[in-house]
Amino acid sequence: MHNGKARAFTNIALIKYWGKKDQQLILPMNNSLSLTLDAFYTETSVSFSKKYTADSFYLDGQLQDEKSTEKVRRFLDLVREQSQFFEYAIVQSQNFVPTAAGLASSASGLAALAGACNDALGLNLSDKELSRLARKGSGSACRSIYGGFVEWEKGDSDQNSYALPVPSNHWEDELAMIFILINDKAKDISSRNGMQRTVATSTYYTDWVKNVDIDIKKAREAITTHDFQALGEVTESNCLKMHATTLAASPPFTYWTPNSLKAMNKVHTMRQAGQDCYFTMDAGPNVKVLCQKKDSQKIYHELQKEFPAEQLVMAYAGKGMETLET
Ligand code: 2P0
Repeated sequence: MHNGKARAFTNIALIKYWGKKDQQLILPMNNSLSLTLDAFYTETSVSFSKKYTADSFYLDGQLQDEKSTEKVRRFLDLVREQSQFFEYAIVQSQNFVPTAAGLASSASGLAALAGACNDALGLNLSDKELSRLARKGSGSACRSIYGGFVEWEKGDSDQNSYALPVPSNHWEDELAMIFILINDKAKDISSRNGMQRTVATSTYYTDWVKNVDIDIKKAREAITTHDFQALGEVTESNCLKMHATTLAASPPFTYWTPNSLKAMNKVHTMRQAGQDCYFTMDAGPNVKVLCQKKDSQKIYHELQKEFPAEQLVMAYAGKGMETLET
């Protein structure tokens, strides 16, 4: 029996990963840049044993069906191939997210699984190698190997597509992100399918790819100079550009719902009233509000005028993936 356990926190992209040039290896079309957060995380343990005749996956104590196990099984196949260690495994994951969140986080999930496999099989992978491995489970997971600001260098092969921390002199500790959990039933298009359709059909997609390098540069510069307004502006604008590509896809789609718009409008209203806050959204209806820690309580209370406390989660910068005692 070979056992390992790890914890990884989720990350939210300020500059988004949207589109793959290689589906199998998960090589992205563009660099992305994220902030790892402390509010949502996954703890995963894995046991490989000769006794097992198949892989099984338990999420929050529940044995998962074929479909939900597929991503995990494919990842275990990669690990077996890489390590030349051919035993089946039991994977047990616990997601620490508020129940209303609807934030099934493949970023924290696959990063924790990569860490647990590294631990169980004594692979001694470096952070860069772990990031490459996690990437092949789920693209955004490669960024959750590190805490704070992280950039995923797109690369053009399995070897050179991985994430690295962005030096910030601990500026992330002065920031906060408030999650507005929107419970509207959105059209259910996974990010994987959504980005595939966008790359294949969206007339705006080439512009997205052209622009994203400029946004990455702006974000890096804002992080270096600790310029919150510049970071907020590029975060919000990059999010809007990503979501615009989905509207120009065929058939068109959007992750926005009426309450997402209400949240985005609230952020604009607060900004007009002098509050320093900016939004971002991913492949779902939730809205995340980027602000500075010093303003976070005030902004949280302002948001509470529109959204009940159960729908609001305050997050601060989180740590990178860590191995835990089994
Ligand atoms: C991101 N998203 O940068 C972007 C923005 C969603 C919108 O990474 O297919 O679950 O497993 O590589 O990582 C979500 O995509 O997709 C995502 P796969 P993943 O955070």
